[in-house]
Amino acid sequence: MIIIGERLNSSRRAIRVALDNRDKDFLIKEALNQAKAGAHYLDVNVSALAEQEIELLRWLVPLIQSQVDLPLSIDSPNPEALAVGLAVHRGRPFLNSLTLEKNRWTALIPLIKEYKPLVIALCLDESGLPDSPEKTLELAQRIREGLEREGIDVTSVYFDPLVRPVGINFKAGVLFIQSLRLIKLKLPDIKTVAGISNVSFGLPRRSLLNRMLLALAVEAGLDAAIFDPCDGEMMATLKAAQALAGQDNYLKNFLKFMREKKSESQG
Ligand code: THG
Repeated sequence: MIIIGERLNSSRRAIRVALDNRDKDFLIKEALNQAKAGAHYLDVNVSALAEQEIELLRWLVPLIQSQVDLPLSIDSPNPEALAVGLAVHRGRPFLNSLTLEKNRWTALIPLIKEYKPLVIALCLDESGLPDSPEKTLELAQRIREGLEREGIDVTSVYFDPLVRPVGINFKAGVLFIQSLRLIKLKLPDIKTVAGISNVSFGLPRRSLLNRMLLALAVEAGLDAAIFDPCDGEMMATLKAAQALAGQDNYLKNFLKFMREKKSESQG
């Protein structure tokens, strides 16, 4: 499972303040803490500061990479911002995200061909968010066909069925899990990713809801997840879920994680 740390996101007030103040120490600390906690990629989203987004990405991407040896996930709805993020990134980032929306598709395909990033593709088109697993699958199939037409290697693309807040639609959790299962069943060679914390927006006990969804998604075969790795219960849940889902030979990773936790708390 690829872990993409979510904390460098301008939807978080502390990050907005740090970006406004160009607070290097705070932002580097957020990056280092996520790396230490076990993130493989760091999602970087400054899109809440729309007018400054491009300038901020040009500053932030090299700043983080100068201090933390991890590739980033450049997260923006704006193709121009994604172009700048890719241009200043070293190594192979995630481009987050491609969709079937005409303008976005047309602008991003040449960038994907030029930089060959890993790609997150949202199951989304002009008509908006899919409201059934079948519709989500159909969108995934259309994305795959489009990528194949363009000669883009589908194995570097992670399909995102889109996690929505369960506080807004009480079926959102099961819609996501069933969509994930259907994609894995019908398109077994395709990789998947999801933003787990979306599920709990506006609700109490967010971490509890996030980790229960993560456990369900692990069993359903999710390949990569965007969440807060500094939430220790999230990481413990990930290891436990992988152990119970038969994804951890001889429970090697589970036991190693728990041993390391113990020595941390003793040391
Ligand atoms: N799929 C893909 N990318 C994504 C998402 C996705 N990127 C963004 C998001 N979803 C995943 N990242 C976050 C980051 C923060 C929060 C949720 C998801 C979050 N923020 C608090 C809030 O907005 O209420 C911040 C509160 C605060 O600290 O001020 O919950 O699904 N491909």
